Amino acid sequence: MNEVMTNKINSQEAIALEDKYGAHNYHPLPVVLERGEGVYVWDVDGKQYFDFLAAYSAVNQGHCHPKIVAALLKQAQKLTLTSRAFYNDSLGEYEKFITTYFGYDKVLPMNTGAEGVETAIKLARKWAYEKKGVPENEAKIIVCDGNFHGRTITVISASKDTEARKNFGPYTPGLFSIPYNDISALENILKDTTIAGFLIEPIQGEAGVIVPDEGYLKKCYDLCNKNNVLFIADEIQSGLGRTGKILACDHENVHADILILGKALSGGTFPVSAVLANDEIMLCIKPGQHGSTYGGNPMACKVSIAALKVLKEEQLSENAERLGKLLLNELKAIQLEHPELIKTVRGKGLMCAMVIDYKGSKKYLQQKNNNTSSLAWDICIEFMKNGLLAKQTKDDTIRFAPPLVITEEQLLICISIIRKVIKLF
Ligand code: IF1
Repeated sequence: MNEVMTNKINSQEAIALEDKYGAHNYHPLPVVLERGEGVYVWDVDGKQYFDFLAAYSAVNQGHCHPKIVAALLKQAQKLTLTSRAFYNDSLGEYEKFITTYFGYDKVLPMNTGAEGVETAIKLARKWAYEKKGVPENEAKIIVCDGNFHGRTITVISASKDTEARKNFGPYTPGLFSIPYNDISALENILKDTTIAGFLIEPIQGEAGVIVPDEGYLKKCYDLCNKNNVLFIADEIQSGLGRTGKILACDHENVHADILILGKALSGGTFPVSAVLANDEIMLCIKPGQHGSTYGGNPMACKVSIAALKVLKEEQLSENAERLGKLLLNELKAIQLEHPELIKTVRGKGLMCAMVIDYKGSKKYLQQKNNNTSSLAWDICIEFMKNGLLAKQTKDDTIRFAPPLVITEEQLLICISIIRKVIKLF
């Protein structure tokens, strides 16, 4: 016992090691986590927190869900990876399961979300040349201002976010951005007959949980159909129960031509993504034209089946729908108590956010370093001290997105923490 205890790393050591030996591509909150279970995580000192970020919606099923971990452990002792040079006994079973689950002919299994987005862009371009008749190398992909689809060169080429793209050029051509939630902007650009696809987040996560107007998604979908353009839904963050439906597109009965999934597809165990489409699109890619070493590996197959089953068995979308209404209503009540500090709250299901303004903070106006970004950070630090982990996106937006397994009782405790902390500012 003594041996085990002396090997235990403390927070300062863990942070120092990351600082010295790790790339500085993140600025984490100063908390060092050691264990997770359901909505809870514990730091190395044994302090418990509510996880209100859920690994950016990758642990919708809760940390270390027993059924998902069991599927992982069982397959890990049998066969972990074959590559796609050979068949294996898990992939076909998984492909049938997930295509039936979401209503598509086929799935192309990948690993990270960004890979899924890249795959969808390649599929759309291939379809444009080989089915739509767009002249080679002229296919365009339309995206929306404020988008976040990942960190690869092509994906950031579609971004307008300076932090995401500056000094990573030259950028991939053929990607054009239009204002989000602006149907006429899409209508205008679709006059161009070389457009292959329209890639959209049904709710923009990184941009600050931007929920478009009711009916926007359906109008986009209908315009794409009318103009023979593929509607490509990036549901990597908004999907898998997060917004109160299995897919955010389900709120408007939109069935995307290409559906991209990731994050919670593996319940937060390891990277699994998937691109789903019908044969007319999917069969444009022939053997040897796309893939990845780990894409569709047996562990990913078993883990994803378990993760998708848990979503339905435990009615996590319904839970997100019900408790999301409670969360948003309570955040609105807190906003009414602090109308200068909290500019707005918004969200759908358990994908919510609060927009703050330092000019509305009594505490901050008395300090010199008064800017909204550091206020958001200080609020998150105070949340952390009170046992709730949340993180800001952009300078002024704090995201609230707990695992979908949260109970009403746990949520009410989290809301009381949020109310208590906001009062301090
Ligand atoms: C980071 C953001 C969230 C995504 C959508 C594709 C991807 C993501 C809608 C790519 C990934 C993650 C990436 C992570 C933080 C997080 C994030 F802040 F970056 F933007 F959630 F909002 N489409 N989002 O949200 O998936 O390749 O990461 O598996 O890069 O810091 P990935």
